Amino acid sequence: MILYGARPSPFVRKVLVFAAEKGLELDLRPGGFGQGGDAFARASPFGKMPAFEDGDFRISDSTAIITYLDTLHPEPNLIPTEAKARARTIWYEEFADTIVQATGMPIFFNRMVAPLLGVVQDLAAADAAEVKTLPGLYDYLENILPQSGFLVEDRFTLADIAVACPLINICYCSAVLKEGAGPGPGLGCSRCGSGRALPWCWRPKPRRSSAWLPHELTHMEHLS
Ligand SMILES: N[C@@H](CCC(=O)N[C@@H](CS)C(=O)NCC(=O)O)C(=O)O
Repeated sequence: MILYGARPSPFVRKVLVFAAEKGLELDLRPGGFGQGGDAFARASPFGKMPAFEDGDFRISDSTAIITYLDTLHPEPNLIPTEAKARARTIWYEEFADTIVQATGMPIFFNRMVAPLLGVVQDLAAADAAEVKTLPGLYDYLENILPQSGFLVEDRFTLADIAVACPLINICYCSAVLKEGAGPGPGLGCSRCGSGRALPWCWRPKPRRSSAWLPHELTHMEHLS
């Protein structure tokens, strides 16, 4: 199974982590931002990463890819089957994909990606997202995060993967949490501090997917 994209994309990372937790190996190949050629274009009609290929089956969009993988490989369960927990999991994925990512994208893109691509940085847009919108997202998460540290069913699910993925990108290039301007201690990845955190960012026993967690910035070179 081939996944087209680049690891710094939260959507690509979400699929890689989900697959790794299922014990599945995906062959990650360049795709998007001018890379990937015809094979990528066939799988992603609008040029967005990630795209996916399994034999003659091609699909794009992280949620669609995850749905495919989960249907073929239901265990270990990462998308709860109980109605309310399942709905909440889908909500957190949607929240991550549309709300967290919409805030994180101008921060991450303008501070980190634009220089690599040789594109003009809009640092004012990054600053505005960080100051005006980001604290509200951290407030929301800090308030709803159960004591277990897991978003749904007090266990590791797609909800945790989905929400953590765009937060990682923000943590790379936002000092809000470090400076204490956020809602409270520690929500976010281990780079950002202590306290409550989305669990797989800090859990002492590495998960199967830990190989995909970008602890250092070196992987950014894959974008250039
Ligand atoms: N809803 C899509 C979003 C994919 C997406 O927006 N990917 C970005 C990279 S993070 C992209 O490919 N942007 C390039 C473009 O829009 O041309 C998903 O979940 O996969």
